[in-house]
Amino acid sequence: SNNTGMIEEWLRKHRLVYTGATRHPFILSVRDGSVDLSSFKRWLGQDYLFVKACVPFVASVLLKACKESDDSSDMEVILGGVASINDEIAWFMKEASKWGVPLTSIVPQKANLDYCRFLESLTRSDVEYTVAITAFWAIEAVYQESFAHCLEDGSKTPEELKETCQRWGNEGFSQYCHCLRNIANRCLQKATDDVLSKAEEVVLRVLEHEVGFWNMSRGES
Ligand code: HMH
Repeated sequence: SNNTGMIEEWLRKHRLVYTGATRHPFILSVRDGSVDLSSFKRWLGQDYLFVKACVPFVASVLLKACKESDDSSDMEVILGGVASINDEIAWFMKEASKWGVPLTSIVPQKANLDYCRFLESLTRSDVEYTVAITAFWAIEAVYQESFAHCLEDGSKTPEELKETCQRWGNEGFSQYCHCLRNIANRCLQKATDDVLSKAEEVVLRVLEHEVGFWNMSRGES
């Protein structure tokens, strides 16, 4: 719908960084079927902890939308995000038991702790709504683009991993990410140069953290 927004401009400008996060070797290994199941299980356990740590962040974005947004439909989209996190947590518990991953004994790895600390810093009240919603879009978009890639024609994703890919690769999640992108673009259009540069920096940091997260899943940190 909007191909001339700030987000699209940044995606062009930082294409390689974005591709590094959305076409990571871990994701490519899921897509070509060569994925090591111990890596998948490591990712599953770590992401369960990450998603739980996302709750206060998403709640803070919701709070900022209530206070700072001039469009009441933002709240519906973000509430949809809260609902989707709720579903994700339940799904992780089911999936973990299916794979024999004991969720109560998972130790968060450094990349995960770093990412969670970064999210926590974004919950502060002096972080603008525009910056926070842009970060939220980036976080969700990386998973959407990554897992959708594993479901495209020609992918050889193992049958037992398809449900995971569907979780973030489905059409509804794609629509939701588009809504977040539209909200971010609308906010960015009205933002000061100072807020714009903070938001761009936050996108780059999200992408870096996402790469670190995938690396951790491969047991590299
Ligand atoms: C690390 N990034 C990470 N985990 C997730 N579940 C998402 C993004 C999408 O919610």
